[in-house]
Parts: sequence; structure tokens; C-alpha cells
Amino acid sequence: MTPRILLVNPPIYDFAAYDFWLKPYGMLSTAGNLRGKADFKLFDYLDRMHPFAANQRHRESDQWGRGRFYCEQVPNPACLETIPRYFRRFGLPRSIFEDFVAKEGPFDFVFIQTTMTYWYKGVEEVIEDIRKACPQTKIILGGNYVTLCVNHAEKSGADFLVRGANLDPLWKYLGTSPELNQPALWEVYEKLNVGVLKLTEGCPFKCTYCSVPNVYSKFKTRPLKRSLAELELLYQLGIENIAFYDDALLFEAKKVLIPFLNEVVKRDIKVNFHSPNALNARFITSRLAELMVQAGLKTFYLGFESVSTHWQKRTGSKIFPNELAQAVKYLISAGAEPANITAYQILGHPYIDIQQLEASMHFVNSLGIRGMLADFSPIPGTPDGEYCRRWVDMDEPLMHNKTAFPIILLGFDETNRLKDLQRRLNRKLSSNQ
Ligand code: B12
Ligand code: SF4
Repeated sequence: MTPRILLVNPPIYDFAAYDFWLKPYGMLSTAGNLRGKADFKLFDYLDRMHPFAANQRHRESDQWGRGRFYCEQVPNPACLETIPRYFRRFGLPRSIFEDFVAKEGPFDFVFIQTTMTYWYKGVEEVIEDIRKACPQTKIILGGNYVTLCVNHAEKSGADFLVRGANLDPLWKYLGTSPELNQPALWEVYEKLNVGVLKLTEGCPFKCTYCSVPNVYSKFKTRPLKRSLAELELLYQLGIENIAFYDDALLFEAKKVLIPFLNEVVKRDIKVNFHSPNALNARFITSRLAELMVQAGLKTFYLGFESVSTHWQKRTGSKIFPNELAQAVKYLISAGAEPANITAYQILGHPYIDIQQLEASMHFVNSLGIRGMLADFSPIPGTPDGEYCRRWVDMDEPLMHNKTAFPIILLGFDETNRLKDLQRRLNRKLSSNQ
């Protein structure tokens, strides 16, 4: 008999959350491998196209499909009580899910997407509601929280955990054989405005603050044919904006990104591409910049973190300031809008003493592009995350919260001062443009 599988993307419990092209891509990709072999339903708490969310005021999408989630204030968890910010629950109300499960259930399996480690409260809420409504259903968790905090996730009450990117144990558990070249199950959404693609897996660098080198054994490209089939599927569904979720999209670009973008141009596919997960500017050549702009890349997020060579060398030598400056020149001469080029800089990293953060912000500003402070989230199992055990209990995933950690390290006033400086620099830029 065809199994009935419910896919759930949980609500987020956090100080802040914004729909920055957020989609449960790991879960949708996994479900895509079972296309035609299971009867799927989806409940995405973060779906801003859901009639409830779409009818809320001030929650419209911006020109690239991003926007604010519906949210409700909730009490701060005890361990985050001293953080002077409001804690909230982002996503569709719980009652909508309860009605949905009562109407559509029961299910044989529920897949739950887990994302940031410090978002596990939303996962717990979904497990509780499923257990109440369909006690027989087998609950399966996969994604980043499970991968990075497996001991914690084991206590969540789920029946099966998919850790890392190897899905073989899952196929065994389900008693099925997958079709691995299928695209993600995008058609499970009733209405969709944003899609995601991932052309590669892993990253050749070993930055000391990042979990990617531990999770993916080595960098590899995904089959181009499969990525193009997924692009075609998204295009047929009428998607206008696609975000890349790759960790190292530009690495070995000749093998996958360049042929992919050439096909986009050849097939005259008109979508806006975005790179929220940061591109490594070191690999941007003038020809690649031209091709990216020609194929429709609209927003360019570049991982920079610090102007300090000392800080860069100590954390993995991902990029140096002259490489960022060169890449920005190439992008602007290729026709990218300076206002749509942003460099991320980590705020609240434990080596802030050598990071020269203010100088980094001024350097980025001098290139005529926007800066964005990326609050540091300490990640267990990474050298820098383990170093943070001196400040926070790393075995409690809520303490990986990106809003909380910079405040714990630097204090509320200093964190705000740096954020204000970043805002002022960006404002100065927009008044000059
Ligand atoms: C895309 C991405 C984002 C997106 C948002 C993604 C989202 N939907 O929320 C953006 C760019 C907005 C983002 C932001 C941030 N991110 Co981020 N992000 C990622 C990234 C690259 C992919 C996450 C993802 O969707 N994975 C799912 C898919 C794409 O991965 P996959 O390997 O193909 O999945 C396979 C298996 O794992 C499995 N699987 C995955 N999910 C599921 C689910 C089920 C049910 C099953 C059965 C199987 C399964 O199936 C797949 C098989 O191919 C990861 C790094 C990584 N490579 O995972 C970091 C990562 C999750 N991010 C991280 C960080 C630090 C951040 C930021 C804090 C950075 C910053 N300071 O601004 C912010 C936080 C945002 C916030 N509001 O709090 C950290 C984790 C931090 C933490 N404590 O959890 C990661 C791990 C990167 C790192 N530095 O190590 N991020
Ligand atoms: S380059 Fe990016 S993805 Fe790769 S290890 Fe460094 S931070 Fe992680």
C-alpha cells in the first residue's frame, strides 16, 4: 500500500526571524526521491503564501520574494531570560495545524524539517501535536539540528533521526527504494513564489566557526541534469525568485555553475537568482561576474567577516580584503547593482579582539556596497563553538542563538552601538547612490 507521509516545516521560536528565502529544502529533496511512491501532504508553518499569512497586513513580499512572518510574543526561555529582547513564535498559529491534521490524518509517517539548532522548540511543538492527534504515526526528523545535536535530538520523542546527508538508513527504515535523480517535491505547495536550488555539496575550506567541513566529507558537484530538471520544474510552477543554498557555489565553477548558467541563458529562463548563503568572492572572475549577471543573479551576498589578515589566517583564510575589492569591481562592471551587493561580517565572534570589526565595516563601505552584521552562532563540534564553552552551555542548543551570543559576549550596549554604526554606514551609501 502507498504510505501516507506528512511533511512539516515547524514554527520558529526566536528573538527575530525573517523570510530570507527560507524553504525546507532538505526535506523537500528527500521527499522528491519518493515521488510517485508515497502520498504526500505538506504543512509549512513558514509558508507566507498560506491564506492565513497572506491576509495579514504588512507582510507583503519585497521585490525578491522575501518578507515578514506572522508572529506572537511568548515568554523568554529561562536560560535566555537575561537577554533584553522579546522572544516570539514565528509561523502559522497552532490551531491551524491541529485542524489540518484532524482533517487530513492519520499518516503513516511524518517528516519534520529541523534547521537552526536553537530552533528546536518548534520541532518539539510539532512532535507534541502529532503525538496527540495520531499516536501511531512514525515521526522522522532530519536536517541541521539533528546532525549537529544528535544527543539532544534523541530526547525529542521522535522515532527516527536522519543524521547528516546519507539517506540510506532512512530508505531502510521506510522499506522503500528511492529514485535519486528526482528533483525536490516542489509541487506539494499549493502556491509558491520562491524556490531553492543546490548545485554542489560541501566546501573545500575549513573555517573554524563553520560546521560544513565536519558534515560533508568533501566538496562534490551534484548532477547537472538533475539541477536543470529542478530548475525547469520551478519555472513551470511560475517561480520568480530562486535562492542557492550551496556552501561553495563558486568553487570549481567550470564543472557545474558555469554550465548551469549557460543553460539558463540558452533556454531563455527568466528568474531572479539570489545567494543568501554567501559566495566566496575569491572565485569571482570578470567572466564569471558577467555570466552571473546575464543569467539573472540579482542579489550578491559575499562572505567577508573581517578586514584583518590576522583574523582570516586564524580562522581558515577564506578570503582577504584585496580579493573582496577585486570581486566587487568585477560585479559592478558586469552590471550588478551596488545596492544589491552585500558583504557579511561576523558580529560577536570570540576573536573580536583581532577582528577589527569597525575597520571592516568602513572597508566594505568604501567599496560602495552594503555591509551586514551576521550575528555569531557558536556551533558545537567546531573549534570556535567549542571555545565558547567558557561563556555558554553548548549542550543547551538555545545557547547557540545568534541574537543572544553577541549580547552575552559584548554586552547589549556595545552590540547595539555596532549595529547602529552599520545602519549609519549603509544609509550614507544609499544617500550617495
Ligand atoms: C541555507 C542556509 C541558510 C538560509 C536559511 C535556511 C532555512 N531554510 O532556514 C539563510 C541564508 C537565511 C541562513 C541563515 C543563517 N544561517 Co544558515 N545555513 C544554511 C545552509 C547552507 C543549508 C541549510 C539547509 O537548508 N539544509 C538542508 C539541505 C539543503 O541540506 P542537505 O545537505 O541537502 O540535506 C540533506 C540531509 O541533511 C537530509 N535532510 C535535510 N533536512 C531533512 C529533513 C528531513 C525530514 C529528512 C528526512 C532529511 C533531511 O536530506 C538531504 C539529502 O540530500 C546550512 C549549511 C548546510 N550545508 O547545511 C547553514 C547553517 C544551517 N546556517 C548556519 C548559520 C550560522 C546561520 C546564521 C546564524 C548566519 C548568520 N549569522 O546570519 C543565520 C541564521 C538565521 C536565523 N534567522 O537565525 C549554521 C548553523 C547554525 C546553528 N546553530 O544551527 C549552518 C549549519 C552553517 C554553518 N556555519 O555551519 N542559513
Ligand atoms: S568557506 Fe563558508 S562554507 Fe566553507 S568552511 Fe568557510 S564558512 Fe563554511
